[in-house]
Amino acid sequence: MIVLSAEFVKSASGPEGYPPAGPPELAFCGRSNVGKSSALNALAGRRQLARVSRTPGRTRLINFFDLRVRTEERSEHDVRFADLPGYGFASGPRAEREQWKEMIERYLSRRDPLRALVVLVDGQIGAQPSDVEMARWGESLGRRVLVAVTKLDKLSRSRRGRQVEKIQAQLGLQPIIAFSAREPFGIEELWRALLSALS
Ligand SMILES: Nc1nc2c(ncn2[C@@H]2O[C@H](COP(=O)(O)OP(=O)(O)O)[C@@H](O)[C@H]2O)c(=O)[nH]1
Ligand SMILES: [Mg+2]
Repeated sequence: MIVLSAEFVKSASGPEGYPPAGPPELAFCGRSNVGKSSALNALAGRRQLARVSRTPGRTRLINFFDLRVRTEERSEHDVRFADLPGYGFASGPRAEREQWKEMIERYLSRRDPLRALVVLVDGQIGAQPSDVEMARWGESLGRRVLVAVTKLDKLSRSRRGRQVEKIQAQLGLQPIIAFSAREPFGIEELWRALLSALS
């Protein structure tokens, strides 16, 4: 996959702030620190795409990025990534959790160009109850859910396959992409799964 362009569009907390409907969208979510920014940067082939949004406050907003890619078959595709704020601050203030939930639910349930939700799971620690909950919630809101297992470079090669199988069994979802932003591997596979979710 060749990434022809990748740029930050804007941040928003609700529909009035979303960019006008444009390219088909893919939403990315996962627990804080799962490696979401790293995964987005690896997909974009840019070191700091996701860092553009790291100005204070924006990690609690939905960040939109527009990308244009060319496949090996030379077809070109426009896609918009929606980087959702991380979960896993379940111990945080109740009001904050409620706000987060409302923001995500509004986006997932009503955003017309949205084609799929990508749930990132930390390959080193495995699927947490919050990951299972997130995936189920996405499905219950009528969304297609893909899973990307990150940080697999932290496991020995012999453990990687077993860990991915275990996570697959926990989440009961297909496809599940084995991934590392560090080594790196799985980026082409993830791109292919993403593009096939667009159609
Ligand atoms: N070993 C390894 N570390 C990773 C990988 N992806 C992210 N990290 C590290 O995990 C930490 C959190 O990554 P970040 O992308 O900021 O996570 P986010 O909070 O989900 O956006 C950072 O220290 C990254 O360097 C990976 O694939 N392999
Ligand atoms: Mg991040």
